[in-house]
Amino acid sequence: MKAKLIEAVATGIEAADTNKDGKLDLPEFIAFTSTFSETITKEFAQYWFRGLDIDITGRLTFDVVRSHFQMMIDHWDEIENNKPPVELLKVYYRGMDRDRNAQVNLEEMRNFLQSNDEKMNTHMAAVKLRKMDKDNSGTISFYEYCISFGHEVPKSIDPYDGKGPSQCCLIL
Ligand SMILES: [Ca+2]
Ligand SMILES: [Ca+2]
Ligand SMILES: [Ca+2]
Repeated sequence: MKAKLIEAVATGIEAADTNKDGKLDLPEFIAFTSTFSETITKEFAQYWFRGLDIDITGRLTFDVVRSHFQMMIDHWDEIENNKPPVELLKVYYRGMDRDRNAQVNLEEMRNFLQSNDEKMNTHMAAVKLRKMDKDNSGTISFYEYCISFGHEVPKSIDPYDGKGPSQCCLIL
C-alpha cells in the first residue's frame, strides 16, 4: 500500500477532483482513497474526511490532502507498528468526536471503531475506552488518547489546533 500511496499523492489528488473546483469533497475523497487501498471502507473514509475537514467546509484543499498523506508516508513504519504520530491521531480524534466537544464518548468511539471493523461491538469499545480513560470521566480527552499510543504530550494539547468550537466561544 505504501508504494500505491506515494503514487497517489504524486499524481492522484488533482485527478480525483472530478468536478474541477480545486478541492476534494467527500465522494471525491472516497474515490481518492480507493486508488491506494481496497480495504478502506466508505464509512472509515468518511471519518477520515471529517477529521481533515477542520473548518467543516465539506471540501479539502489539495494542500491539506497532500500534506496529510505525505505525513503518513514519512511515518509509515510507526503507523504500521501501531504508533501513529500525534498529527495523525489528531485527524482520527477529530473524526471520532462527532459533536466536536473535545471529548470522545462511548458511542462516538464505538461508531468510529465499527467503521473499520464490523465485528466491533459496544462491549469491546467500552473495554478500550476504559483502558484509555485515565481520569475515569467516562470520556476520552485528546490527551488521554495520545497517552494511550505512548505519546508524552502536554495536558492542554488541542486536537483542533485552535480552530475548534471551544476556542471560538472563548473569543466571544
Ligand atoms: Ca472537487
Ligand atoms: Ca464528543
Ligand atoms: Ca477521561
